[in-house]
Amino acid sequence: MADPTRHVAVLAFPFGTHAGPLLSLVRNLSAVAPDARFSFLSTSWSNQTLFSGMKGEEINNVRPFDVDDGARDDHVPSRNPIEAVELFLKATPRNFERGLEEAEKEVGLKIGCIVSDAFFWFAGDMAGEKRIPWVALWTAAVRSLFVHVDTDEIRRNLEAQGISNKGQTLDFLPGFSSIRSSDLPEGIIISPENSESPVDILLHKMGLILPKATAVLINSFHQLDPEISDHLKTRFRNFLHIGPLILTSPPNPKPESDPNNCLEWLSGHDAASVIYVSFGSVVTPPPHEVTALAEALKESGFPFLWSYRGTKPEGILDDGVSESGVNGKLVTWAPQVELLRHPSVGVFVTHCGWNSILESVVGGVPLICRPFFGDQRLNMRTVEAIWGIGVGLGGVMTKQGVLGSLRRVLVEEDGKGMRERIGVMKKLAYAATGVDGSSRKDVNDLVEIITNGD
Ligand code: U2F
Repeated sequence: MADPTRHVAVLAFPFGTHAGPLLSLVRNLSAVAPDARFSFLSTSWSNQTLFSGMKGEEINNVRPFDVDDGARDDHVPSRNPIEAVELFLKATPRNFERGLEEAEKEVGLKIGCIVSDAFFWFAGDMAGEKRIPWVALWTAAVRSLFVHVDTDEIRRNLEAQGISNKGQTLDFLPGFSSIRSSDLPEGIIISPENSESPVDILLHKMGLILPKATAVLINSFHQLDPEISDHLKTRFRNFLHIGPLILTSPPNPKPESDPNNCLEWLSGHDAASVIYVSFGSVVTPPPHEVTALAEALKESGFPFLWSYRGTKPEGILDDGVSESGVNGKLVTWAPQVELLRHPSVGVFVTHCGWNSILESVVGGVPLICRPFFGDQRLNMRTVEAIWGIGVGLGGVMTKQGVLGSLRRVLVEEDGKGMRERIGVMKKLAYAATGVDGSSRKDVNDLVEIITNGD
Protein backbone atom coordinates (compact mmCIF):
# COMPACT_ATOMS: atom_id res chain seq x y z
CA MET A 1 0.00 0.00 0.00
CA ALA A 2 1.31 3.48 -0.91
CA ASP A 3 2.06 5.97 1.87
CA PRO A 4 -1.12 7.75 2.93
CA THR A 5 -1.51 11.42 2.06
CA ARG A 6 -4.25 12.19 4.56
CA HIS A 7 -4.86 10.89 8.07
CA VAL A 8 -8.48 10.94 9.28
CA ALA A 9 -9.26 10.20 12.94
CA VAL A 10 -12.70 8.75 13.64
CA LEU A 11 -14.12 9.01 17.19
CA ALA A 12 -16.88 6.48 17.88
CA PHE A 13 -19.51 6.41 20.65
CA PRO A 14 -19.29 2.75 21.67
CA PHE A 15 -22.90 2.18 22.89
CA GLY A 16 -26.23 1.40 21.22
CA THR A 17 -26.13 1.36 17.43
CA HIS A 18 -23.80 4.34 16.99
CA ALA A 19 -20.37 2.92 16.13
CA GLY A 20 -21.70 0.47 13.49
CA PRO A 21 -23.21 3.13 11.19
CA LEU A 22 -20.07 5.28 11.67
CA LEU A 23 -17.85 2.39 10.60
CA SER A 24 -20.12 1.71 7.57
CA LEU A 25 -19.61 5.32 6.54
CA VAL A 26 -15.85 5.08 7.05
CA ARG A 27 -15.61 1.89 4.98
CA ASN A 28 -17.43 3.69 2.19
CA LEU A 29 -15.11 6.71 2.42
CA SER A 30 -12.05 4.51 2.58
CA ALA A 31 -13.04 2.87 -0.70
CA VAL A 32 -13.40 6.19 -2.53
CA ALA A 33 -10.36 7.80 -0.85
CA PRO A 34 -7.73 5.03 -0.99
CA ASP A 35 -4.92 7.52 -0.30
CA ALA A 36 -6.35 8.39 3.08
CA ARG A 37 -5.69 6.44 6.27
CA PHE A 38 -8.56 6.15 8.78
CA SER A 39 -7.82 5.58 12.48
CA PHE A 40 -11.02 4.31 14.13
CA LEU A 41 -11.00 5.08 17.86
CA SER A 42 -13.44 3.17 20.07
CA THR A 43 -13.31 0.94 23.16
CA SER A 44 -11.72 -2.46 22.93
CA TRP A 45 -15.06 -4.27 23.27
CA SER A 46 -16.68 -2.14 20.55
CA ASN A 47 -13.72 -2.57 18.17
CA GLN A 48 -13.66 -6.33 18.71
CA THR A 49 -17.37 -6.59 17.87
CA LEU A 50 -17.17 -4.30 14.85
CA PHE A 51 -14.00 -5.57 13.23
CA SER A 52 -14.35 -9.28 14.00
CA GLY A 53 -16.10 -10.20 10.74
CA MET A 54 -13.79 -8.22 8.45
CA LYS A 55 -11.08 -9.65 6.30
CA GLY A 56 -7.65 -8.00 6.23
CA GLU A 57 -7.90 -6.67 2.68
CA GLU A 58 -11.21 -4.95 3.41
CA ILE A 59 -9.76 -2.82 6.16
CA ASN A 60 -6.40 -1.96 4.63
CA ASN A 61 -6.76 1.76 5.17
CA VAL A 62 -9.04 1.58 8.24
CA ARG A 63 -7.36 0.66 11.47
CA PRO A 64 -8.95 0.26 14.90
CA PHE A 65 -7.38 1.90 17.98
CA ASP A 66 -8.68 1.04 21.44
CA VAL A 67 -9.41 3.83 23.91
CA ASP A 68 -10.03 3.58 27.66
CA ASP A 69 -13.65 2.72 28.53
CA GLY A 70 -13.37 4.42 31.94
CA ALA A 71 -14.02 1.21 33.94
CA ARG A 72 -11.31 0.02 36.32
CA ASP A 73 -9.95 -3.50 35.76
CA ASP A 74 -11.70 -4.81 38.88
CA HIS A 75 -15.00 -3.11 37.99
CA VAL A 76 -18.08 -5.35 38.18
CA PRO A 77 -20.65 -4.06 35.66
CA SER A 78 -24.14 -3.37 37.03
CA ARG A 79 -27.37 -4.21 35.20
CA ASN A 80 -27.94 -0.53 34.47
CA PRO A 81 -26.59 0.18 30.94
CA ILE A 82 -26.30 3.90 31.71
CA GLU A 83 -23.51 3.18 34.22
CA ALA A 84 -21.08 2.10 31.48
CA VAL A 85 -21.98 5.19 29.44
CA GLU A 86 -21.33 7.51 32.37
CA LEU A 87 -17.99 5.86 33.20
CA PHE A 88 -16.95 6.20 29.57
CA LEU A 89 -18.00 9.85 29.43
CA LYS A 90 -15.88 10.55 32.53
CA ALA A 91 -12.85 9.18 30.67
CA THR A 92 -13.45 11.56 27.71
CA PRO A 93 -11.83 13.55 26.19
CA ARG A 94 -8.53 12.41 27.71
CA ASN A 95 -8.93 8.84 26.39
CA PHE A 96 -9.45 10.14 22.85
CA GLU A 97 -6.56 12.61 23.14
CA ARG A 98 -4.27 9.70 24.03
CA GLY A 99 -5.77 7.69 21.15
CA LEU A 100 -5.03 10.50 18.70
CA GLU A 101 -1.40 10.69 19.88
CA GLU A 102 -1.02 6.92 19.48
CA ALA A 103 -2.60 6.95 16.01
CA GLU A 104 -0.33 9.80 14.80
CA LYS A 105 2.72 7.90 16.05
CA GLU A 106 1.66 4.60 14.45
CA VAL A 107 0.61 6.05 11.11
CA GLY A 108 3.49 8.54 10.99
CA LEU A 109 1.24 11.31 9.72
CA LYS A 110 -0.46 14.24 11.49
CA ILE A 111 -4.22 14.00 11.70
CA GLY A 112 -5.78 16.17 8.98
CA CYS A 113 -9.48 15.74 9.81
CA ILE A 114 -11.61 14.51 12.72
CA VAL A 115 -14.86 12.66 12.06
CA SER A 116 -16.78 12.02 15.28
CA ASP A 117 -20.09 10.90 16.64
CA ALA A 118 -22.05 14.14 17.05
CA PHE A 119 -22.32 13.44 20.81
CA PHE A 120 -18.64 14.42 21.16
CA TRP A 121 -18.86 18.22 21.17
CA PHE A 122 -15.27 18.25 22.51
CA ALA A 123 -14.04 16.94 19.14
CA GLY A 124 -14.75 20.49 17.91
CA ASP A 125 -12.16 21.84 20.37
CA MET A 126 -9.66 19.13 19.40
CA ALA A 127 -10.05 19.98 15.71
CA GLY A 128 -9.94 23.72 16.48
CA GLU A 129 -6.59 23.37 18.27
CA LYS A 130 -5.19 21.43 15.34
CA ARG A 131 -6.83 23.83 12.83
CA ILE A 132 -8.35 20.95 10.92
CA PRO A 133 -11.97 20.19 9.85
CA TRP A 134 -14.43 18.61 12.30
CA VAL A 135 -17.17 16.48 10.79
CA ALA A 136 -19.90 15.20 13.15
CA LEU A 137 -22.31 12.31 12.46
CA TRP A 138 -25.77 12.40 14.08
CA THR A 139 -26.94 8.79 14.06
CA ALA A 140 -30.65 9.52 14.59
CA ALA A 141 -33.44 11.54 12.92
CA VAL A 142 -33.53 15.20 11.86
CA ARG A 143 -36.29 15.95 14.39
CA SER A 144 -34.31 14.75 17.40
CA LEU A 145 -31.28 16.69 16.17
CA PHE A 146 -33.44 19.77 15.80
CA VAL A 147 -34.76 19.63 19.39
CA HIS A 148 -31.22 19.33 20.76
CA VAL A 149 -30.05 22.27 18.67
CA ASP A 150 -33.08 24.31 19.79
CA THR A 151 -33.21 23.17 23.43
CA ASP A 152 -32.85 26.68 24.87
CA GLU A 153 -35.60 28.00 22.59
CA ILE A 154 -37.92 25.13 23.59
CA ARG A 155 -37.23 25.67 27.30
CA ARG A 156 -37.90 29.42 27.00
CA ASN A 157 -41.19 28.89 25.17
CA LEU A 158 -42.48 26.14 27.42
CA GLU A 159 -41.55 28.05 30.55
CA ALA A 160 -43.34 31.15 29.26
CA GLN A 161 -46.46 29.02 28.66
CA GLY A 162 -46.16 27.01 31.90
CA ILE A 163 -44.83 23.50 31.31
CA SER A 164 -47.38 21.69 33.46
CA ASN A 165 -49.44 20.56 30.48
CA LYS A 166 -47.40 17.67 29.04
CA GLY A 167 -49.71 17.38 26.03
CA GLN A 168 -48.89 20.89 24.86
CA THR A 169 -47.95 21.00 21.17
CA LEU A 170 -44.72 22.67 20.04
CA ASP A 171 -46.39 25.09 17.59
CA PHE A 172 -43.60 27.61 18.04
CA LEU A 173 -41.15 25.33 16.15
CA PRO A 174 -41.49 25.01 12.36
CA GLY A 175 -43.01 21.64 11.42
CA PHE A 176 -43.69 20.64 15.06
CA SER A 177 -47.38 21.47 15.47
CA SER A 178 -48.29 17.75 15.81
CA ILE A 179 -45.49 17.07 18.31
CA ARG A 180 -46.26 17.36 22.04
CA SER A 181 -43.90 18.34 24.85
CA SER A 182 -44.35 14.78 26.21
CA ASP A 183 -42.77 13.41 23.00
CA LEU A 184 -39.46 15.18 23.67
CA PRO A 185 -36.31 13.35 24.85
CA GLU A 186 -35.97 13.41 28.66
CA GLY A 187 -33.32 16.11 29.16
CA ILE A 188 -34.95 18.86 27.11
CA ILE A 189 -37.44 19.93 29.77
CA ILE A 190 -35.78 20.30 33.14
CA SER A 191 -37.40 21.00 36.46
CA PRO A 192 -36.42 20.71 40.13
CA GLU A 193 -37.61 17.06 40.08
CA ASN A 194 -36.03 16.34 36.70
CA SER A 195 -32.48 17.68 36.61
CA GLU A 196 -30.01 17.11 33.76
CA SER A 197 -28.14 13.77 33.71
CA PRO A 198 -24.55 13.61 32.33
CA VAL A 199 -25.98 12.43 28.97
CA ASP A 200 -28.50 15.32 28.94
CA ILE A 201 -25.68 17.80 29.61
CA LEU A 202 -23.66 16.26 26.78
CA LEU A 203 -26.59 16.58 24.35
CA HIS A 204 -27.33 20.16 25.39
CA LYS A 205 -23.70 21.17 24.84
CA MET A 206 -23.67 19.30 21.55
CA GLY A 207 -26.68 21.30 20.33
CA LEU A 208 -24.89 24.57 21.12
CA ILE A 209 -21.56 23.61 19.55
CA LEU A 210 -22.58 21.67 16.41
CA PRO A 211 -23.16 24.86 14.35
CA LYS A 212 -19.36 25.36 14.54
CA ALA A 213 -18.63 22.01 12.86
CA THR A 214 -17.26 22.02 9.33
CA ALA A 215 -20.05 19.61 8.44
CA VAL A 216 -22.87 17.85 10.25
CA LEU A 217 -23.85 14.51 8.72
CA ILE A 218 -27.10 12.66 9.22
CA ASN A 219 -28.02 9.04 8.56
CA SER A 220 -31.13 10.02 6.62
CA PHE A 221 -32.18 11.41 3.23
CA HIS A 222 -33.50 14.88 2.53
CA GLN A 223 -36.91 13.85 1.17
CA LEU A 224 -37.88 12.00 4.36
CA ASP A 225 -38.61 15.06 6.49
CA PRO A 226 -37.78 17.96 4.14
CA GLU A 227 -39.17 20.89 6.17
CA ILE A 228 -37.00 20.05 9.19
CA SER A 229 -33.99 19.27 7.00
CA ASP A 230 -34.30 22.64 5.24
CA HIS A 231 -34.53 24.38 8.56
CA LEU A 232 -31.42 22.65 9.89
CA LYS A 233 -29.53 23.58 6.73
CA THR A 234 -29.79 27.20 7.87
CA ARG A 235 -28.15 26.30 11.21
CA PHE A 236 -25.07 24.44 10.01
CA ARG A 237 -22.17 25.34 7.73
CA ASN A 238 -22.75 22.10 5.78
CA PHE A 239 -25.63 19.77 6.58
CA LEU A 240 -25.19 16.57 4.59
CA HIS A 241 -27.75 13.75 4.32
CA ILE A 242 -25.63 10.69 3.69
CA GLY A 243 -28.18 7.95 4.28
CA PRO A 244 -29.81 5.63 4.68
CA LEU A 245 -26.31 4.25 5.29
CA ILE A 246 -27.62 0.74 4.64
CA LEU A 247 -28.06 1.86 1.01
CA THR A 248 -25.12 4.26 0.60
CA SER A 249 -22.46 2.14 2.36
CA PRO A 250 -21.70 -1.55 2.26
CA PRO A 251 -22.95 -3.29 5.44
CA ASN A 252 -20.28 -4.27 7.98
CA PRO A 253 -19.55 -7.94 7.43
CA LYS A 254 -20.69 -10.29 10.20
CA PRO A 255 -19.01 -13.64 10.99
CA GLU A 256 -22.23 -15.49 10.23
CA SER A 257 -25.12 -13.57 8.75
CA ASP A 258 -28.15 -15.77 9.51
CA PRO A 259 -27.20 -18.37 12.14
CA ASN A 260 -30.86 -18.96 13.08
CA ASN A 261 -32.11 -19.47 9.49
CA CYS A 262 -34.64 -16.67 9.81
CA LEU A 263 -34.76 -15.90 6.10
CA GLU A 264 -35.43 -19.50 5.17
CA TRP A 265 -38.19 -19.67 7.81
CA LEU A 266 -39.76 -16.47 6.42
CA SER A 267 -39.83 -17.83 2.89
CA GLY A 268 -42.47 -20.39 3.88
CA HIS A 269 -45.01 -17.65 4.65
CA ASP A 270 -47.55 -15.55 2.72
CA ALA A 271 -46.75 -12.03 1.60
CA ALA A 272 -47.00 -9.36 4.33
CA SER A 273 -48.25 -11.88 6.91
CA VAL A 274 -45.39 -12.15 9.45
CA ILE A 275 -45.00 -9.97 12.57
CA TYR A 276 -41.34 -9.12 13.28
CA VAL A 277 -40.49 -8.04 16.86
CA SER A 278 -37.29 -6.43 18.10
CA PHE A 279 -36.50 -3.75 20.66
CA GLY A 280 -32.97 -2.99 19.45
CA SER A 281 -29.62 -3.29 21.15
CA VAL A 282 -30.23 -1.54 24.50
CA VAL A 283 -33.81 -2.08 25.67
CA THR A 284 -35.40 -5.10 27.35
CA PRO A 285 -39.10 -4.42 28.06
CA PRO A 286 -40.32 -5.12 31.61
CA PRO A 287 -41.52 -8.72 32.22
CA HIS A 288 -45.25 -7.89 32.38
CA GLU A 289 -45.07 -6.21 28.96
CA VAL A 290 -43.15 -9.15 27.51
CA THR A 291 -45.93 -11.44 28.78
CA ALA A 292 -48.67 -9.19 27.36
CA LEU A 293 -46.91 -9.09 23.99
CA ALA A 294 -46.37 -12.87 23.99
CA GLU A 295 -50.06 -13.49 24.71
CA ALA A 296 -51.14 -11.08 21.99
CA LEU A 297 -48.81 -12.67 19.43
CA LYS A 298 -50.16 -16.15 20.23
CA GLU A 299 -53.78 -15.04 20.15
CA SER A 300 -53.42 -13.00 16.96
CA GLY A 301 -53.02 -16.12 14.86
CA PHE A 302 -50.37 -14.45 12.70
CA PRO A 303 -46.91 -15.98 12.32
CA PHE A 304 -44.23 -14.06 14.21
CA LEU A 305 -40.47 -13.82 14.46
CA TRP A 306 -39.15 -12.31 17.70
CA SER A 307 -35.53 -11.26 18.17
CA TYR A 308 -35.23 -10.89 21.95
CA ARG A 309 -32.49 -9.64 24.27
CA GLY A 310 -31.84 -10.99 27.74
CA THR A 311 -34.04 -13.68 29.25
CA LYS A 312 -36.15 -15.66 26.82
CA PRO A 313 -39.82 -14.56 26.90
CA GLU A 314 -41.50 -17.14 29.12
CA GLY A 315 -44.56 -19.20 28.33
CA ILE A 316 -44.60 -18.36 24.66
CA LEU A 317 -42.72 -21.07 22.81
CA ASP A 318 -40.94 -23.44 25.08
CA ASP A 319 -38.65 -24.96 22.51
CA GLY A 320 -38.24 -21.69 20.61
CA VAL A 321 -39.56 -23.19 17.38
CA SER A 322 -43.25 -24.02 17.43
CA GLU A 323 -46.16 -25.01 19.60
CA SER A 324 -49.50 -26.43 18.59
CA GLY A 325 -51.58 -23.74 16.90
CA VAL A 326 -48.78 -21.17 17.16
CA ASN A 327 -46.46 -20.41 14.30
CA GLY A 328 -43.57 -18.46 15.71
CA LYS A 329 -39.81 -18.30 16.01
CA LEU A 330 -37.75 -16.85 18.85
CA VAL A 331 -34.12 -15.94 18.21
CA THR A 332 -31.43 -14.01 20.03
CA TRP A 333 -30.30 -12.31 16.83
CA ALA A 334 -31.85 -11.91 13.35
CA PRO A 335 -30.48 -10.38 10.14
CA GLN A 336 -32.88 -7.46 10.54
CA VAL A 337 -31.94 -5.44 7.47
CA GLU A 338 -32.51 -8.38 5.09
CA LEU A 339 -35.51 -9.57 7.05
CA LEU A 340 -37.35 -6.24 6.75
CA ARG A 341 -36.82 -6.39 2.99
CA HIS A 342 -38.39 -9.86 2.82
CA PRO A 343 -41.89 -9.79 1.25
CA SER A 344 -43.37 -12.03 3.99
CA VAL A 345 -42.88 -9.43 6.75
CA GLY A 346 -46.09 -7.42 7.29
CA VAL A 347 -45.40 -5.37 10.39
CA PHE A 348 -42.52 -4.47 12.72
CA VAL A 349 -43.11 -4.16 16.49
CA THR A 350 -40.26 -1.86 17.53
CA HIS A 351 -38.83 0.44 20.21
CA CYS A 352 -38.37 3.11 17.50
CA GLY A 353 -34.57 3.26 17.46
CA TRP A 354 -33.59 5.30 14.43
CA ASN A 355 -31.79 2.49 12.60
CA SER A 356 -34.83 0.24 12.97
CA ILE A 357 -37.14 2.90 11.55
CA LEU A 358 -34.87 3.55 8.56
CA GLU A 359 -34.58 -0.19 7.91
CA SER A 360 -38.38 -0.50 7.98
CA VAL A 361 -38.69 2.41 5.53
CA VAL A 362 -36.22 0.74 3.17
CA GLY A 363 -38.21 -2.51 3.50
CA GLY A 364 -41.60 -0.75 3.15
CA VAL A 365 -42.89 -2.35 6.39
CA PRO A 366 -45.36 -0.42 8.65
CA LEU A 367 -44.53 -0.14 12.36
CA ILE A 368 -46.10 -0.69 15.77
CA CYS A 369 -44.21 1.43 18.25
CA ARG A 370 -43.40 1.00 21.94
CA PRO A 371 -40.76 3.68 22.65
CA PHE A 372 -38.63 3.67 25.81
CA PHE A 373 -36.12 6.55 26.07
CA GLY A 374 -34.26 9.35 24.33
CA ASP A 375 -35.37 10.05 20.76
CA GLN A 376 -37.75 7.07 20.62
CA ARG A 377 -41.01 8.84 21.64
CA LEU A 378 -40.33 11.59 19.11
CA ASN A 379 -39.67 8.95 16.44
CA MET A 380 -42.95 7.21 17.34
CA ARG A 381 -44.90 10.44 17.07
CA THR A 382 -43.30 11.20 13.71
CA VAL A 383 -44.19 7.71 12.44
CA GLU A 384 -47.76 8.02 13.65
CA ALA A 385 -48.80 11.65 13.29
CA ILE A 386 -46.50 13.08 10.62
CA TRP A 387 -45.82 10.20 8.23
CA GLY A 388 -48.85 7.96 8.94
CA ILE A 389 -46.81 4.78 8.54
CA GLY A 390 -47.50 3.12 11.87
CA VAL A 391 -49.30 2.97 15.18
CA GLY A 392 -48.09 4.05 18.63
CA LEU A 393 -48.77 1.82 21.62
CA GLY A 394 -48.26 4.72 24.03
CA GLY A 395 -46.35 4.13 27.21
CA VAL A 396 -47.02 0.44 27.77
CA MET A 397 -47.76 -2.82 25.90
CA THR A 398 -51.03 -4.48 26.93
CA LYS A 399 -52.46 -7.59 25.32
CA GLN A 400 -55.54 -5.77 23.99
CA GLY A 401 -53.48 -2.78 22.85
CA VAL A 402 -51.13 -4.98 20.83
CA LEU A 403 -53.99 -7.08 19.38
CA GLY A 404 -55.88 -3.94 18.30
CA SER A 405 -52.75 -2.48 16.65
CA LEU A 406 -51.97 -5.74 14.85
CA ARG A 407 -55.51 -5.80 13.47
CA ARG A 408 -55.24 -2.16 12.35
CA VAL A 409 -52.01 -2.73 10.47
CA LEU A 410 -52.49 -6.26 9.11
CA VAL A 411 -56.24 -6.47 8.52
CA GLU A 412 -57.96 -3.12 8.38
CA GLU A 413 -58.10 -0.50 5.61
CA ASP A 414 -55.99 1.79 7.79
CA GLY A 415 -53.04 -0.59 7.41
CA LYS A 416 -53.31 -0.48 3.63
CA GLY A 417 -52.84 3.28 3.74
CA MET A 418 -49.80 2.89 6.00
CA ARG A 419 -48.30 0.35 3.62
CA GLU A 420 -48.87 2.66 0.63
CA ARG A 421 -47.32 5.65 2.38
CA ILE A 422 -44.25 3.75 3.55
CA GLY A 423 -43.98 2.30 0.02
CA VAL A 424 -43.68 5.85 -1.33
CA MET A 425 -40.98 6.63 1.26
CA LYS A 426 -39.11 3.46 0.29
CA LYS A 427 -39.01 4.63 -3.35
CA LEU A 428 -37.73 8.04 -2.25
CA ALA A 429 -34.98 6.34 -0.19
CA TYR A 430 -33.81 4.35 -3.22
CA ALA A 431 -33.98 7.44 -5.47
CA ALA A 432 -31.93 9.50 -2.98
CA THR A 433 -29.20 6.87 -2.88
CA GLY A 434 -29.20 5.97 -6.59
CA VAL A 435 -26.98 7.54 -9.25
CA ASP A 436 -27.39 11.34 -9.07
CA GLY A 437 -29.55 10.98 -5.94
CA SER A 438 -29.36 13.67 -3.25
CA SER A 439 -27.59 11.45 -0.68
CA ARG A 440 -24.98 10.41 -3.28
CA LYS A 441 -24.27 14.07 -3.98
CA ASP A 442 -23.90 14.78 -0.26
CA VAL A 443 -21.50 11.82 0.11
CA ASN A 444 -19.39 13.33 -2.70
CA ASP A 445 -19.33 16.68 -0.88
CA LEU A 446 -18.23 14.86 2.25
CA VAL A 447 -15.37 13.14 0.42
CA GLU A 448 -14.24 16.56 -0.78
CA ILE A 449 -14.22 17.94 2.80
CA ILE A 450 -12.40 14.94 4.19
CA THR A 451 -9.74 14.77 1.54
CA ASN A 452 -9.18 18.49 0.87
CA GLY A 453 -10.59 20.39 3.86
CA ASP A 454 -13.41 22.95 3.40
C1 U2F B 1 -29.87 3.37 19.97
O1 U2F B 1 -30.62 2.39 19.32
P1 U2F B 1 -30.65 0.80 19.32
O2 U2F B 1 -29.33 0.26 19.04
O3 U2F B 1 -31.35 0.26 20.50
O4 U2F B 1 -31.70 0.56 18.10
P2 U2F B 1 -31.63 0.85 16.57
O5 U2F B 1 -31.15 2.23 16.25
O6 U2F B 1 -32.97 0.52 16.07
O7 U2F B 1 -30.57 -0.18 16.01
C2 U2F B 1 -30.66 -1.54 16.25
C3 U2F B 1 -29.79 -2.20 15.19
O8 U2F B 1 -29.57 -3.55 15.55
C4 U2F B 1 -29.86 -4.39 14.43
C5 U2F B 1 -30.88 -3.61 13.61
C6 U2F B 1 -30.44 -2.17 13.81
O9 U2F B 1 -29.48 -1.82 12.83
O10 U2F B 1 -30.87 -4.03 12.27
N1 U2F B 1 -30.41 -5.68 14.88
C7 U2F B 1 -30.13 -6.79 14.15
O11 U2F B 1 -29.46 -6.72 13.11
N2 U2F B 1 -30.63 -7.99 14.56
C8 U2F B 1 -31.38 -8.11 15.67
O12 U2F B 1 -31.79 -9.26 15.97
C9 U2F B 1 -31.69 -6.97 16.42
C10 U2F B 1 -31.20 -5.75 15.99
C11 U2F B 1 -30.85 4.20 20.78
F1 U2F B 1 -31.42 3.39 21.75
C12 U2F B 1 -31.91 4.79 19.87
O13 U2F B 1 -32.82 5.55 20.63
C13 U2F B 1 -31.27 5.63 18.77
O14 U2F B 1 -32.25 6.07 17.86
C14 U2F B 1 -30.21 4.79 18.03
C15 U2F B 1 -29.45 5.56 16.98
O15 U2F B 1 -28.79 6.65 17.53
O16 U2F B 1 -29.27 4.21 18.95
